[in-house]
Amino acid sequence: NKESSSSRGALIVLEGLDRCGKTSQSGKLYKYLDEQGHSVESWRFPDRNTGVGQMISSYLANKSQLDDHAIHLLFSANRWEKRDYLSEFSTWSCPQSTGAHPPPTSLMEEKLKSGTTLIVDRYSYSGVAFSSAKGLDIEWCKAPEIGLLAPDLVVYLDISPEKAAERGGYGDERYEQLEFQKKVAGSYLSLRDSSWKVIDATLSIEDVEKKLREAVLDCMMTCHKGKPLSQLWP
Ligand code: Z5A
Repeated sequence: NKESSSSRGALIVLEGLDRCGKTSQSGKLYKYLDEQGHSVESWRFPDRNTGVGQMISSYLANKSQLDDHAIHLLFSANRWEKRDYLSEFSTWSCPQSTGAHPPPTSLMEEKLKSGTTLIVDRYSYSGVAFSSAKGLDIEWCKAPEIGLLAPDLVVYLDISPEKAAERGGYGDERYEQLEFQKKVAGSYLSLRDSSWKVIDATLSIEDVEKKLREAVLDCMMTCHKGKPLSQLWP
C-alpha cells in the first residue's frame, strides 16, 4: 500500500462483455464529472496508440497471429507502459548510487494523487477474464498484473452474452463470437468479489448512467477522505 493525499482522485474501472455499454457509459460519466467541475480523464485498454497497442490491435483484427501467452503479456505490458514513469525518471538515481532521490511515482499514481479521477474502460480483469477463457491458468494470468494500481471501484456492466450479441451484432474482431463470450462471462464470474458494483446493463442507457454516477460519486468521496491507494492483486 502507498500513501495518498487527502484529496486524491479515484481509479474507476468499467468491465464487462463486449457490447455491454462500457464505451457509452465512460463517455457519459466523463462528461458529467467534467461539467460538475471535477478533474477527470477517460482512459481505455487496450490503448492502441502505443507500439505495443498497435501489435495488440493487429492481433485483434486477425492480421497477425500470436501465442496465447504472448498476447496476454502484451495486454499487460500495455497497462504497464501507461502506468509509465514521469520525466523525473531521468533524474532518478538508483538505490545503489547516492540514494539521494526517492523512487519515481507512476503517471497513473501521479494523476490520482494530484486529484484527477480516472475512468478506465477495461483493465487487468479483462486481461485475466479473456485469457483464462482460452484455457490459460488463472494465477499465471494474474501474475504480470501484480504491482499495478488496484482500482478504487470496479463496475461490472452485467449482460448475458446472448443479449450483448443482439446489440448491433459483432464486428470482425477476434473475440467477438458468442461461444467465446460465454466462456469470458464464466471467467468474470470467478473473478468478481463483493467489492465490485454490478449494474444491470440491460436497463435503459439513462438508468445505467444514473446507477453508475451514484456508485462513482460515493467512491470519489471515500477517496477524497483519504482512502489509501493499493496495488493488485489483493
Ligand atoms: N482484451 C483482452 O483480451 N485483454 C485485455 O487485457 C484487454 C482487452 C484490456 C478489445 O477491447 C478486446 O480486447 C476485447 C477484450 C480484449 N474483446 N472483446 N470482446 P475493446 O475495448 O476495443 O472492445 P470492447 O470493450 O469489446 O468495446 P465495444 O464493442 O465498443 O463494447 P462496449 O464499449 O462495451 O459497448 P458500447 O460501444 O458502449 O455499446 C455497444 C452498443 O450497445 C452501442 O450500439 C450502444 O448504443 C448500445 N448500448 C449501450 N448501452 C445500451 C443500453 N443500456 N441499452 C441498449 N443499448 C445499449
